[in-house]
Amino acid sequence: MNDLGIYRWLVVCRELDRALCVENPRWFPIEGEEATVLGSFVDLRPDDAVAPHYRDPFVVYLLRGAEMWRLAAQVLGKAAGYNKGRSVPFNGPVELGVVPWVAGDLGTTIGTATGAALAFQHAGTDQVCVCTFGDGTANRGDVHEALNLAACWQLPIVYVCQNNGWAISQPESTYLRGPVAARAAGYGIPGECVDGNDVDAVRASVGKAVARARAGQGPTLIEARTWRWRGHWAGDKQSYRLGSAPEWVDDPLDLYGYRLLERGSATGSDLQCIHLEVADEVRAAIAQAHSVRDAGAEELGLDEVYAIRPGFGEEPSRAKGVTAGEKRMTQTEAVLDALASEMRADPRVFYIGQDVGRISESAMVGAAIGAALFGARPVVEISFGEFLPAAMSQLVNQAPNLHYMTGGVARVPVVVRTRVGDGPYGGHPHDYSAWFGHLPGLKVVMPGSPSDARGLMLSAIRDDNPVLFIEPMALAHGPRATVPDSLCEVPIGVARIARAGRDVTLVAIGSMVNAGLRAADDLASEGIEVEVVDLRSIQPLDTFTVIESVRRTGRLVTVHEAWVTGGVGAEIVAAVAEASSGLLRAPVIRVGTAPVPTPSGKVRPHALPNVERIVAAIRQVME
Ligand SMILES: Cc1ncc(C[n+]2csc(CCOP(=O)(O)OP(=O)(O)O)c2C)c(N)n1
Repeated sequence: MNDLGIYRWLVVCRELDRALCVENPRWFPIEGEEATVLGSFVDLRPDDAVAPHYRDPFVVYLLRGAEMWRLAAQVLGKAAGYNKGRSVPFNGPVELGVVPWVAGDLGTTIGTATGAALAFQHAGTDQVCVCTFGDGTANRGDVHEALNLAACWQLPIVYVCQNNGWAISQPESTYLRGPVAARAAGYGIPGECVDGNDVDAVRASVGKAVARARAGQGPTLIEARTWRWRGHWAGDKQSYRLGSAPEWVDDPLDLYGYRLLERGSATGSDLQCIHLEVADEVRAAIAQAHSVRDAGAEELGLDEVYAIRPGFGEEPSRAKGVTAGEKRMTQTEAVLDALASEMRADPRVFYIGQDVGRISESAMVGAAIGAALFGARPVVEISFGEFLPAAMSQLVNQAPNLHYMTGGVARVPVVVRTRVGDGPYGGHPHDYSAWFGHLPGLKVVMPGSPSDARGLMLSAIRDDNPVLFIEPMALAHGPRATVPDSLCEVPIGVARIARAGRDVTLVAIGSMVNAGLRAADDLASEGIEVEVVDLRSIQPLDTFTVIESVRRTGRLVTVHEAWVTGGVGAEIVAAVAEASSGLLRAPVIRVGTAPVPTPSGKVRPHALPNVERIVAAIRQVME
């Protein structure tokens, strides 16, 4: 791009930002930081990925071809925004290769951006990702994890810390004891500090780093020193600020404008013309944004929470077919069979995780989500459910939100595989599965048999939504059971009647399906016929099958390894109660782990549900 072109973009950045500050006092102004944001992204190729910091990143989206009026519409809460009015207004259009902002948690998108680079590396292209973040954000653990992962895997990504000297009301001296760029040495990657007010300096530094990344030489960490001229948000009174900007701070537009005059590549009137033209362009964009309707009920988008696989239900499934025979597998063997077959069949599928990677749950889940956004279909393993909280921002703020918050555009075909509950690994007993049923946009699967585990894993990998695949530890290395010879999908969200019975409905999930079947065997000898419903998934929850069963039996017991309060059983009971007041002939009983942090060792069996407790509960509802 020529000098005047660069100057024009700097002016666009400033003028649009000033106008948006007038429109919305909650807008986060970029004034003073234009050279850093422009210099980091302006030289990228259209097929590269961009993950800009949240502070007015619109110039980056405009560089990619976004329409100014639609971006302005986002700030005004209009339906025409790329986000359909659903997300934070600084969100960017994912269809233009932008890592979107679907929640406000800073640092999390750095993991996702790292995933874009992982997708490029996996596909063997020379695309790169550039990611900018603030100096306050630099202190999130997620940033450290992402940088370390990118360094170890030599991912094609450039991290630029946009150091504006502030994090809300805090000056940098209160949260940084040294340059952010110096951290690069600890990751074994190049690090560099540049004048973030000088667009040429930023372009040169980022350009060098991008060339390294394209050549397969891995990531770079750059710190661009700049200054936040205005408040944290447009309406910020800044009572915390003392004194003026430090000596070294230049106005990026003045600096560059004078340079162009010196170089003779522009005259004063050229620059003035650009200001006038851009001011007109911004005015028109804001006026157009004002002229369209506000986002409202029509944008609620109940049908855009989950992505529908193109052609789903029409084409015969790749591996569907009549099963010729049967074989026997443990649950783990069954899951790995599905995974291996999908990896062989589809080059976009790959597997990362603790046993095949490192202890960086947030970075790995974030990278898998980002890779999924950019065309891969990753499966990531978190070995035990107890470690899911370490990746919580990714699992809660990113994965479930991306499709919906991008107006139904983003697709996130990622599977997070983990194991929970009682089993051979005494130290990892907690079952947090119910937490994740609380998140529209995430699918949560928990198989109760090797055969289902294999079929559900196939469905999970082929799903265009994020799927949390929770394997009950008790079954993971449990006895082998029969699975069909040929691979076939088990649809997610359809419960299974594991045993028919007319007296009582027992709704079970995971390891409790086998326990429930044993309880049903025991009770059959007493003449009690138990219908065992294996839920198979927590989200979507097949309440239809449960309600129909309770309609027949009139009695309900639920059982899962997780705690009862706020659990899946509670949701089942609520669904039955909502269906009709007349379905039940007896009070329901919910069986689960005792309300204590699940203990280890010899105390544990006293906390957990088991066959005897299920039998006792069923006898009670039969009285
Ligand atoms: C994980 C998280 N914690 C806290 C916040 C609240 N917050 C919003 S902006 C901000 C300051 C961020 O500072 P910095 O990263 O330096 O970016 P700047 O605002 O200076 O551009 C904070 C703490 C947040 N959005 N996300």
